[in-house]
Amino acid sequence: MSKIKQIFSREILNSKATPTLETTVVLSDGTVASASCPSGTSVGSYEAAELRDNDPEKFQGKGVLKAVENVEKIIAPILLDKDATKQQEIDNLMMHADGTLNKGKLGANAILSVSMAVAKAASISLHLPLFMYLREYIKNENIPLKIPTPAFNLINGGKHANNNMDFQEFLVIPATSISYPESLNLATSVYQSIRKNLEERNAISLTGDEGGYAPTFPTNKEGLTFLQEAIMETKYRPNYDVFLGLDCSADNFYSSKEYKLKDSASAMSSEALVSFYNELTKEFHFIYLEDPMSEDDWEGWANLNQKISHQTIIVGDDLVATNPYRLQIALDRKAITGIIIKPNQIGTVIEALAMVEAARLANLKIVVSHRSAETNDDFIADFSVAVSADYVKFGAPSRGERVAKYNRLLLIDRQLRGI
Ligand code: 2PG
Ligand code: MG
Repeated sequence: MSKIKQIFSREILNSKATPTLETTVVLSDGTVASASCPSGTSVGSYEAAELRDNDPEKFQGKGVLKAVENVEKIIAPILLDKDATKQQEIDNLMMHADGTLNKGKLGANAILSVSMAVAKAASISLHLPLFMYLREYIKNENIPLKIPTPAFNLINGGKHANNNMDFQEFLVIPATSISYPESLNLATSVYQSIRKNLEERNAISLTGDEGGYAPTFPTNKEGLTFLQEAIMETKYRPNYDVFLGLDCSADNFYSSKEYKLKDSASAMSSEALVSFYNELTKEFHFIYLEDPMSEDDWEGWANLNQKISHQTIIVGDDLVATNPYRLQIALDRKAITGIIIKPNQIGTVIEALAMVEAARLANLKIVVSHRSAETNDDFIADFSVAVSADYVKFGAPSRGERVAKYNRLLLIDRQLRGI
């Protein structure tokens, strides 16, 4: 049995110049493992709460020293001498010590950093790759181990870029028949083609938070046309080898029960937006639409789902926020056919795994996702394989914190193929 002997934590920076925690767990057999937490920019209201210091003198109030202290002074003594391979018990103890519904007392960032570090330490101690270790916690013997299909975010907008695009992520998704290494070739081909086309137009070719380009277009639709043209200049065939999708992150263009998009002179009602998505889906053959409606516009979600879910997956991110109560409502309301799983929206590894199981029972497509503010931690890559996710979203194939995850999947792909 590998007992937890020591837990310490420190404040480090994430990819958006904001602090986060890196927590290290030491086991009785000498194993040492560390994990760090990501953070969102377009954060759903139903997510677990990060604990921040609110000291305006330091990191614009975003420091995490209180969370660090909670790890070392409150969580560490509780977990001392506990068996690291009992993830359920470890996570339960932390949830109990926090005692709130949103982990606001100790901080979801504090709790998750420990939860992930313990899982990593246990896997090392048992000489198992992390994805194999995590897989033991999920009852999915019949689902084959595979690398999920990546949805590459090649054009950034919304809160992730300082351009004028309302939609947050313009996603390029390889056909599931394309091997994972080949899908990286596809993504980088389209990525370079976008850059070339922007440069030829003397347009801005700077990038956004997730490494995708952040150009300016008069409308979102023109952004989609531009992306389609960039794909057509590669050897990959649109709607055969490669498909388009969107993370609209609709809360960012929703207010007073209306949606304001560049594509229309006046604000759109929920119904008008559903018709607009219907038209766009016919034209661009989306296979993936994430957060197309606001997180509280349940009628809009149900309406959209009824109209276009035969053509595209309708994915809830901010809508569900990896939260079992929100999932139940989304199922009752027939709002979604897919779900985003982000461990930091719920705050423990065990709860994130349980969400996958609940979603799979409801026949939802599973999409495991990073956050816009990341570290080089690649836990999420192993997690996605462990749960046999259908898709992953790790951003563009660019920037260290994004490629850390894609490169980890490359290694797992080789292991799965016995190379
Ligand atoms: C999303 C995520 C990740 P954020 O909306 O899916 O891409 O963004 O981390 O800012 O919530
Ligand atoms: Mg999203």
